[in-house]
Amino acid sequence: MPAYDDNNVFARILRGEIPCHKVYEDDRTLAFLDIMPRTRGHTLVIPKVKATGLADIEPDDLCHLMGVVQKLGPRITEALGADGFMIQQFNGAGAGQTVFHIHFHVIPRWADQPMRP
Ligand code: DGP
Repeated sequence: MPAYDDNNVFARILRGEIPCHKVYEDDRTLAFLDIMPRTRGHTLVIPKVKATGLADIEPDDLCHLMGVVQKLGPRITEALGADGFMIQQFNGAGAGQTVFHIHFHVIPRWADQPMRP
């Protein structure tokens, strides 16, 4: 895993240097729409602490982050009339991670609609 880079795109979103469509915010977490959505309402949930992935986030920060994911998944699903939601989280470039600030994808799913690649 690379060292945390203060100029990664999500760090810049947290500093307000890059705009985002905010879905939820608290003192430890920000959730916003993904710029390349795989389905309508595809949301990214990130902590405000600096961590690249599961290996370097503190357990308490992860616990809070997951609590937000647990709350937002059903709410987004209900708000959009989706049939369910999928969670994705990548660790390392080899696994498909492209932004090295830990994030959870909350991806609403409709039974009759395929997901964009
Ligand atoms: P990954 O690291 O592969 O888990 O995915 C990173 C996600 O971040 C990808 O789905 C696209 C999204 N993304 C990248 N740049 C931006 C941005 O500037 N704004 C927003 N809202 N999303 C971004």
